[in-house]
Amino acid sequence: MQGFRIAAVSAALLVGTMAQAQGSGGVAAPKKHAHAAKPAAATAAAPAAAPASTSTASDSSVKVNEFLSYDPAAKTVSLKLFAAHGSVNGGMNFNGASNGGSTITIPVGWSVSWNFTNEDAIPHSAIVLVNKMPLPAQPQEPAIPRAYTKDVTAGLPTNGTDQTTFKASPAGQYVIACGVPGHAPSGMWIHLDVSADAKVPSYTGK
Ligand SMILES: [Cu+2]
Repeated sequence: MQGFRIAAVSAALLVGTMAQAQGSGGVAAPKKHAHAAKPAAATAAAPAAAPASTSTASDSSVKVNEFLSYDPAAKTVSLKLFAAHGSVNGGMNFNGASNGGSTITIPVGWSVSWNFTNEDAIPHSAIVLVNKMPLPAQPQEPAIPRAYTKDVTAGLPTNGTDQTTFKASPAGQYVIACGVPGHAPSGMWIHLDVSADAKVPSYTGK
């Protein structure tokens, strides 16, 4: 019974669409008239729908907090990473957290784009390392390709910025640490979990 009703409604809609198609395209060219007579009425609606769905894709960005947002359809994550965001741990923090005080979780395979800014008077950088204590005093290689800022060892100057994009893979427990010698062991690191179970990114802790 309900199926009937739905069929009747969509039939009515289709008739309406076809009538519109004929009304707009029919007068100008007889060729289009021939198209409209065929089931092309349905495909005619597609191009009109495409721009709408594109704009909803960008609108579908989900904001987790002031630092993290993501697009579930594109499986992309945008992370703002501030070194020395406030005075926690003498400035040796990321987004105000030190010593693993916050955890960023990313579903495995998603693409992470981070924007790094150093808000401190002294140089800092960022690099993804395996979560294995003690952290190296002078990290060299990122645990995930491209998951580090430029000038990892020297650090970026005050107000220095850097952007990088990397694929969160393989699943595992990592840290985002400062690469300037001595900073990671001094607590300048937070957790980064690349999860096979998480459906969406999250940000816990400070
Ligand atoms: Cu540092």
